[in-house]
Amino acid sequence: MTQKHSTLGEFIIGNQKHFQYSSGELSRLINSIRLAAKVVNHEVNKAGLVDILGSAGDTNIQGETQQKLDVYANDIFMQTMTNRQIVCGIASEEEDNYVSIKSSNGKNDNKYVVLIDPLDGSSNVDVNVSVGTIFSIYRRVTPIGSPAQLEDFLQKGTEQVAAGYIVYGTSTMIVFTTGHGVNGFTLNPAIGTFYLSHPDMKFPEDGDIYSINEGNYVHFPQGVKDYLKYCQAEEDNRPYTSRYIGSLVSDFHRNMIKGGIYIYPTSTRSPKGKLRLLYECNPMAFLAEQANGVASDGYKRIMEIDPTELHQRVPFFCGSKNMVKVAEEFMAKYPENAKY
Ligand code: P6P
Repeated sequence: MTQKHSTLGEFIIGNQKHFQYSSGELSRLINSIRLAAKVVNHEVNKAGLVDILGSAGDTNIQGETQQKLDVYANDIFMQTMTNRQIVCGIASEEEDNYVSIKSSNGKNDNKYVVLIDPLDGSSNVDVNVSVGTIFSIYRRVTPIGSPAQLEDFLQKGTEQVAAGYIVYGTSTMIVFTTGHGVNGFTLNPAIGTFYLSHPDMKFPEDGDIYSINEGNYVHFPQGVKDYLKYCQAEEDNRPYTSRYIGSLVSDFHRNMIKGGIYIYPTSTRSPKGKLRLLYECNPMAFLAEQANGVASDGYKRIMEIDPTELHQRVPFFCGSKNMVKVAEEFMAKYPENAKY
């Protein structure tokens, strides 16, 4: 009988056999993300005290300059993964370019690279709405021992070895996959331990929640406008419910539990969409597919897109299999590059 792993640490040890080709580095990498998540969680939860503790740019009572939380989160994740010398390179939403990292022996002999959105939806912190960290892990493709190169980061989503998110919500959770399903761990803040609370998470094949910023309706492609009218029609089990938090991780997390679709399409305002392929869409797509969901750009599988730039944007349709299928049927009525 498979032993139920109750803590994240025990789960990682118990699943070491799944981390193929890994000499424990991937386990150590996920452990470093666990530590950084606890440090960032502590700071995010204090954000409500910003008037007392000082906001970004101020100096706090210790005379330290208060950082914007997304800059703070970026520093914590970068430092944690650098100090533990586990990766040969990191790319971040907060950094213009990727950073190549040497090991203590002065070489670049680690075999993984990480791409991260340190605090997605950070503007929500000011209004006490949940935010998240998103991470994506690849094996490097350039020779071990040489500095990381851009091509180590510009890999298709299908090449990811692990991906996940931390959601700093009413409770703090780590949800991740190494290609063997999706598992969610909830932090017990009293003792600083993540416990397996959501084993083997799956998207319901159908759902009745759609998540999109309808304020942009007039700027959407016709296929998206037609799909929204379908969602709102009085037919069958519709109208659906509209739920949009403005935080990808939170909308994705709710939709994975209850069933639903998240859409951030192109628009006349964002001709390529808003979300970033490498450190938002690919990791969420890996999780979605591992949880029996789907993720596309409205026409093709997100994880098949060949990346060309570190910060490139793509349209994003993600969630319950049958909901995304219907949305894609509406999109298929119009050419991919149709003018609105
Ligand atoms: P809008 C946050 O900035 C983010 O990247 C996602 O987390 C969120 O779903 C989306 O953008 C919100 O964008 O344009 O609707 O405010």
